[in-house]
Amino acid sequence: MINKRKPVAKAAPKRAKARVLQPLLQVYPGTNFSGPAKQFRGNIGVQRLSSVNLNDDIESLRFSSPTGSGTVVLFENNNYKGEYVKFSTGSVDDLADFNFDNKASSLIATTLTLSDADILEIQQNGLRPNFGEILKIVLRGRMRRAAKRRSAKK
Ligand SMILES: [Ca+2]
Repeated sequence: MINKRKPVAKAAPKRAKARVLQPLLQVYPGTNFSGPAKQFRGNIGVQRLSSVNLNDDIESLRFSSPTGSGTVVLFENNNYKGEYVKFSTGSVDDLADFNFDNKASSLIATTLTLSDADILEIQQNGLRPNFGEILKIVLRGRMRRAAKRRSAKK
């Protein structure tokens, strides 16, 4: 006999938890990860490390990202200005190796892989406390540069 009843709807599948792809940056005032660590989680920009008592006071760092890739950029001055050094995931036991010990005054940490052109874009626009806005600047810059490349080919 044909069963005409509609199959009973199964319980709604459990919503997959939104994957939160947050990098984790730990910075230390001493070499070899010594001194009280400060943690920064998420895609972030810290315009003034003085706001967390770390101005010119970072000597080592650890950076991990759930995607396995990402970028940390340390800037010499507030507001992402001045010289900078960038790192991918991993650890740096002594920033003196990069001539950047006790020098950083602002920083960015993100799961994005930032190119020097992206960082230049941030430096020129700067002054954004909110990472979403930094992201927009980076993506807008990438599109503009891509358009320029396309028109150069014509
Ligand atoms: Ca500085």
